[in-house]
Amino acid sequence: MRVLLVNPPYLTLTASLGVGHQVPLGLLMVGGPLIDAGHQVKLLDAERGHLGIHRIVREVRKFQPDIVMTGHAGSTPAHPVCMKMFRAIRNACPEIINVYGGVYPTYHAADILRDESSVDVIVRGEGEATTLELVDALANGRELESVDGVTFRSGLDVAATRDRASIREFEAHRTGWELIEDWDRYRCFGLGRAAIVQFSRGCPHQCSYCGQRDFWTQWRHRDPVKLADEIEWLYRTHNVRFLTLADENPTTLRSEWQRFLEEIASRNLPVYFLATIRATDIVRDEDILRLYREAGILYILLGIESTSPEVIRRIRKGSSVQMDYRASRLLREHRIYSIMGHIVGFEDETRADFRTAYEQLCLYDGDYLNAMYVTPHRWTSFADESRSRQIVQLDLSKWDYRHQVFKQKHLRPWQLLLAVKWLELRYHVRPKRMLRLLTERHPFRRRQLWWNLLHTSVVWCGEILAFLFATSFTKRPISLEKLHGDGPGRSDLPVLPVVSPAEKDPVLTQDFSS
Ligand code: B12
Ligand code: SF4
Repeated sequence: MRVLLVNPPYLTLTASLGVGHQVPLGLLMVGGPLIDAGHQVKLLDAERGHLGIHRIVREVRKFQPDIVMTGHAGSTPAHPVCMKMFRAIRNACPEIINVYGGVYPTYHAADILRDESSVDVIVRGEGEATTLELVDALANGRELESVDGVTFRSGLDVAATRDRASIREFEAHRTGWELIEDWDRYRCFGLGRAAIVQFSRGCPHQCSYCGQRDFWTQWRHRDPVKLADEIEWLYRTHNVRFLTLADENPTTLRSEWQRFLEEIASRNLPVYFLATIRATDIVRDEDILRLYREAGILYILLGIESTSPEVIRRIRKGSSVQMDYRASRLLREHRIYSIMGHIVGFEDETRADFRTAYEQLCLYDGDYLNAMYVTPHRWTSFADESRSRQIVQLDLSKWDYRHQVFKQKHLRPWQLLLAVKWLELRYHVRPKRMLRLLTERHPFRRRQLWWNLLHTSVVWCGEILAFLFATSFTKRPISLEKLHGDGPGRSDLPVLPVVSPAEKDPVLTQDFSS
């Protein structure tokens, strides 16, 4: 079969003006097994190419695929543009089968198929094995009922096959790196060519606002040596110098994480990494933070989320302000840049709350502050708990953590924006930090600091302009319950489970956190 993978033209300031564009790992992971099975696969990166819908349709006509597949890492906010694209493709080439995958479609599969006649099949959960079977079934005219993990239109109904068991053997599928036509188009943090890789999938923690745990169902990891081999290959073959670890929680099993770090450090490659790591694991790994540095871990995204002990407890972060403080300090000692993720909107903040947050974040003294807005994804327990809260942002493309979604009691949207932007500005230009910027002697570190200052400033200004000229809020907020709940006709949707859902795997409940 001819398969066109389209990275949709979902554009963010973070990618376009900030850290840089990344390869669409999800699509590459789906594409690798298809190539190996003998299909003709092409990647059209409409995000990186900033392609409009007309141009995408032209490219589709040129390649003449049997199937077009799309999905995006920023899954929820990318949904509207994915639908726009599928509709245009359906209009121009009605014979093509449109397949959609990723996190948002996984949790809204039935709704999407009911509302969008241009979508034919949704792949739920991990894509590799399901896509392979799906394409094989389509090529051989087999019924889709035989393929686990898909939702599709069956006559006038929507049918869902049972969930697919999660992939145990990562090495059974490879990433389709050859689908990247021009590596120079993917560069991050001013460090040269960039790629994303995954050491593990899943997370054993239970933060209420995050659905990643359920998406991957259980924590699994790759062979550390094979991952190091792949990274070395990316460096030697494509001169990749910067790698983002796409893991939710790569440090879950300390022994395996340490093996990976040792393996990478022993190879002495001039590559750097960004990873998302919990504060509790940084503190746990105090004795091997030198190894982190030797392996090239340069940036760590620390999910601080809140400086309020009460909020940290309520969102079930499983951390504490003491841990966050200690982790930020340890990273500074080891000269690893910390990016503290701080989320506003878990409660109805006041100006005083922002002042307290500022003072506490200054005590942590992390390198960067990334302030985000809480976003209530339907598949999280946080959304359940927030049913009665009012939503002021009904445009899904703005559900990207960079826009306010919940109505606030004490602050109007422009006041909240000012509070958030003032927090970021004040944090980054405080005297202690400016002094570090001006006195950094090490050329590499000095360059990184200035590169980041320039790019984060541009994004900071861009977000204010976007708020002023491209953001509107509904005048009639509605409750989350109403938005997510059974709209008219929604509950009548005939979803037919072809087979009953697979039994839960015992590993699901395994807790590696100790
Ligand atoms: C790395 C990453 C980034 C990187 C790179 C993104 C990229 N271009 O690939 C950066 C830092 C740029 C980034 C930015 C953003 N991100 Co981000 N990011 C991640 C992260 C850490 C990993 C994503 C990843 O690569 N996973 C690994 C791949 C293999 O998984 P996958 O994409 O889901 O694909 C699998 C399946 O979903 C499925 N699949 C996926 N697509 C398709 C398509 C088809 C056709 C099929 C069949 C199957 C399929 O098969 C794949 C293989 O099994 C996740 C958090 C996490 N740990 O998951 C957040 C995450 C994906 N990001 C998120 C968001 C919101 C964003 C931003 C919108 C934030 C912003 N406002 O700037 C932007 C989007 C900008 C952009 N242009 O990408 C959210 C998405 C929320 C949601 N579910 O809707 C996540 C889940 C974070 C979170 N915890 O909420 N992100
Ligand atoms: S630790 Fe991170 S990935 Fe795990 S549940 Fe919490 S927010 Fe989600």
